[in-house]
Amino acid sequence: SLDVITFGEAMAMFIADSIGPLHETRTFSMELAGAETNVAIGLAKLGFKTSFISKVGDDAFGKFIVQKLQEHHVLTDHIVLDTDHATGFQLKSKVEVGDPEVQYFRKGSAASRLYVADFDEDYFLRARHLHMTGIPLALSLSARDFAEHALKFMKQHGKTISFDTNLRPSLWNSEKEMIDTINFFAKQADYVLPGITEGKLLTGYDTPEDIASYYLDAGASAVMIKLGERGAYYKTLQKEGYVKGIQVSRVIDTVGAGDGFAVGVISGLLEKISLEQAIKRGNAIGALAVQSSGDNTGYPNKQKLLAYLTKHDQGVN
Ligand code: KDG
Repeated sequence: SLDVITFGEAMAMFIADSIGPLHETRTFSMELAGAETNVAIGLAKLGFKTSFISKVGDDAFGKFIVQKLQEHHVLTDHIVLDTDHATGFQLKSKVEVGDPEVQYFRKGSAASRLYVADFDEDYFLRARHLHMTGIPLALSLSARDFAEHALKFMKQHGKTISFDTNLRPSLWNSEKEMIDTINFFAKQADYVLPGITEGKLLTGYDTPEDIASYYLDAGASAVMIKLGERGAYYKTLQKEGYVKGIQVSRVIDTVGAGDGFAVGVISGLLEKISLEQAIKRGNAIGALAVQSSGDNTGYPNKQKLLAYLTKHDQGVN
């Protein structure tokens, strides 16, 4: 059996070695990127049996992705080799403050060629939980169909589903299509995890309370809104509250923090600790993530996570 299934696009990511705009950068280091891949790696690092489903091209990036995932003990048996299309990649700049500049080279990539026909029911049935993000919905209509099929199938079979809205405006044709599509999916998930800016744009509401209610009213069990360094706000039908973030002395790269938050939350939910404790884990992994330049290179194993939580007096759970 499997703990968590996730699907989407993994990419080779070239991180600038020095600070400055991308076009002036001459040397880069290759790492692995992809929101769902990050979550898969984070969960595998914590000891969960996790599978990442996708397609890669018959090229160096595809080999690199599979190799990296295997290194982290993420299952890759449902990553299909697509010999007709290339694996996508991206460039990421290095910044002193704020979010880095990101440029994609992924249009028509192998991963965007995911079809409902690729959906393996028996395999999905083996998993306890499905984690999804808004990114595959933007890659192609066929990937969006695959996502809708996965969501409906897992829901029908009583599996839990987490959904990170992960807005990537540059991948969408229009803002309206992005908002409508993402909300259509988010409203059907059990756990919705938007960032505060995303939540405002998606719902038209301004406060975490109102944003959360928008998804709770649609049927979600819990909404957890990421507030950056301030931590997170959560709301269920029973309770709500803020969970303070862990302050870090130096932020190196913010990308991957949201995925780290999802890792902590999902791991906690699967272990049936309280929602608040699960969010503390999420905040802790987010804080560890921003202190490292790779998306997922700062994610901890279980021992490191527990030690970090204890050190920051966040309880031992
Ligand atoms: O959440 C991190 C992702 O943004 C990054 O790894 C790349 O998946 C990615 C994307 O599509 O932006």
